[in-house]
Amino acid sequence: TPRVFSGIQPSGGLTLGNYLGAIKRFVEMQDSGIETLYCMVDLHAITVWQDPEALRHNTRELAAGYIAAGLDPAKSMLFNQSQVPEHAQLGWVFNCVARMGWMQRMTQWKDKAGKNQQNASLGLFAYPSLMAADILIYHATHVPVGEDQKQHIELTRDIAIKFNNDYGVDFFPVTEPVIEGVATRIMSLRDGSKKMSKSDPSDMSRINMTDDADAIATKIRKARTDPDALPSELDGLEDRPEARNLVNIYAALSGSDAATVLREVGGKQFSEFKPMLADLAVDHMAPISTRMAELMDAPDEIDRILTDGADRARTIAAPILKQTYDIIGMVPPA
Ligand code: AQP
Repeated sequence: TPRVFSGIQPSGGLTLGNYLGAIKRFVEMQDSGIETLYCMVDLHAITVWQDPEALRHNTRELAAGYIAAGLDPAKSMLFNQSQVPEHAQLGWVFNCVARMGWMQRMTQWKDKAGKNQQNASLGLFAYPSLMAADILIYHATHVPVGEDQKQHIELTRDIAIKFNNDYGVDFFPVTEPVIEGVATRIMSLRDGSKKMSKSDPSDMSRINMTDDADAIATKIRKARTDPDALPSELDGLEDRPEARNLVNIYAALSGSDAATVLREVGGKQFSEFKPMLADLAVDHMAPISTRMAELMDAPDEIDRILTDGADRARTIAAPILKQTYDIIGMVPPA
């Protein structure tokens, strides 16, 4: 049976990239009736330094973002990773299955560790192994993610295959990444070659899910573009990364695709297209940010939702960990 798992790190504010590339698609999968688990991966966040108070705040704000965007705690299990200890327990087992060389090849490790790998945390290196555990502790079959996570999902498959081979079992499923649609890689508003990211030093590079209408409109008005009019066909966007990005954002927000958008806006100058995009973005995002703020006024209610989600997630995770321990030869409690 299909089961969907995905997660986001509570490592800062949420961006339009996280929304379009991840959360909006989480909602679509939830509403298609599949069993869905969506996590705030706080144990992943601490692979780089997090201020404890900020981490708690960001975790609750991420939960508020999930709910405001349409995730329903009655339909999806919403929880933070640290409340389901089986993630970390299976993560350790996978640290003993995965190979150093596999981790060394990960582009996110190379990007995030930078030049000074000796000074990066051991957790940052092992990040994909814990991520494999997040997914496989539920025997999840489908993982909606953005393009940047593709390599980690492939590693998850490698870990599942090696575990099954090593122990001669057919236990962990080989997971499918779900990377589809126009929003798998939303780019920075200041630089069409960089992905929109919560850790970009420039706030003008991204739209935050907490931005109000004025901020959204200003950022789109000031977004970098080229001087030409929009083309009517897709191949006219080649070598125009900023233009392509704005068209993709428009398409994702309107539930359309880039070719359809270009049929509508082809020939327009950015001075005309940007206000259309700003209106669309404000109409779509402002109600979400208003709802997030309301939810953040009742953090106890958020905590209650997360506890309930974790309890339900554990009913799936605990038996899978128990079977894993049995397969690898751990003596169970008498
Ligand atoms: N720009 C993006 N376009 C499409 N999808 C994106 N995702 C992130 N940025 C974009 C997707 O959001 C999910 C959450 O990812 P994460 O929690 O691992 O955070 P991240 O990818 O590290 O996000 P950031 O904003 O880029 O954070 P920093 O700056 O800390 O690295 C994933 O499904 C991801 O693909």
